[in-house]
Amino acid sequence: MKRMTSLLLAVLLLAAVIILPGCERKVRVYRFAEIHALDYPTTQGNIAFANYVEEKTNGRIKIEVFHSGQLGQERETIEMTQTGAIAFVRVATNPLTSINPVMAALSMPFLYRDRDHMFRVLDGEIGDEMLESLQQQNLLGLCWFDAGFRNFYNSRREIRTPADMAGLKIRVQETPLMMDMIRMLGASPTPMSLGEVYTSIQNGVVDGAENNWPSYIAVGHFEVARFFTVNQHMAAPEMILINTGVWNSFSEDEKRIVKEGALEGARVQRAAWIAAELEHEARAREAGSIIYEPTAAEIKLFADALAPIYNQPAYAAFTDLITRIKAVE
Ligand code: BDP
Repeated sequence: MKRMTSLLLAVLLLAAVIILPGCERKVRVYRFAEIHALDYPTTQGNIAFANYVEEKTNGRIKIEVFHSGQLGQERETIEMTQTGAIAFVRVATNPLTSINPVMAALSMPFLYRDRDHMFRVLDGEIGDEMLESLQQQNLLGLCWFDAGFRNFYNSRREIRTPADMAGLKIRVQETPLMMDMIRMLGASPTPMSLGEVYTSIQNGVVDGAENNWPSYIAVGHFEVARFFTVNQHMAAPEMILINTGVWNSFSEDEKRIVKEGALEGARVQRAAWIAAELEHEARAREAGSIIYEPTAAEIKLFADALAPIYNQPAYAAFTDLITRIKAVE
């Protein structure tokens, strides 16, 4: 009789858990792809996001951040997130232009007045529109990360003006925008993933590349390309993306928590980024990089050389969006 009572109680308890509305769903574990190392600001932002979501869902949603390119480089991890093989990926906007060209509008040369202007755009209605603009490709943006501004560096010579770039072979991200920009500056673009750049510079396949301070140091390019020009030709904002199938599997409450967690991750990443830029610039100077800071007149030479890109048909298509971006106070 006693055994029957215990069995009956166990069945009732199990039924209660399954039937009670809002009952605790089973633990779901998702993978998150990141190409940067554990201590890089984007990875810190990703982990802050994952920790927030796990805590607020009482462990029901666990997100495992695979840093240092464990799951692949950006292009393939974007594709894996589109298929659902990976649930989350952190990427720069440029690699996304191959699946949604409008993303290039956010990385046009000399587009933003400064970082504050960039984030008033990204944290406003334009940024929201862009986060939502990839859903046809099974991707939904959750938040914007800071990737600062990008600068040229190379192994051959000091670049002071566009004329100094003539004939240089420059690695670019795999997007037509970057290839068009490098050609307009009189250099020759070579698209490849970030993971291939170090050896390509080392072996002379390319002479240099362009990136922000943290990446220049974090992926070791300062060791093979000592000439660094702080010309800040563009910003390439970055974002956390989720597979839309995973997103749609969440309850409304879980979606709220995931969105809140993404904003917490962005808060952590942006704070870490400011510190990382200062730290990595100092490390570049200590390591002996030959750093040239162009005058305002020389920066204008870069801006003037790249201005015609706005009229090229592929980018003239974004004129209205670019006008809206520039109009943001
Ligand atoms: C870095 C970005 C990374 C890009 C890389 C690149 O953080 O997402 O893959 O630039 O140039 O700044 O490919």
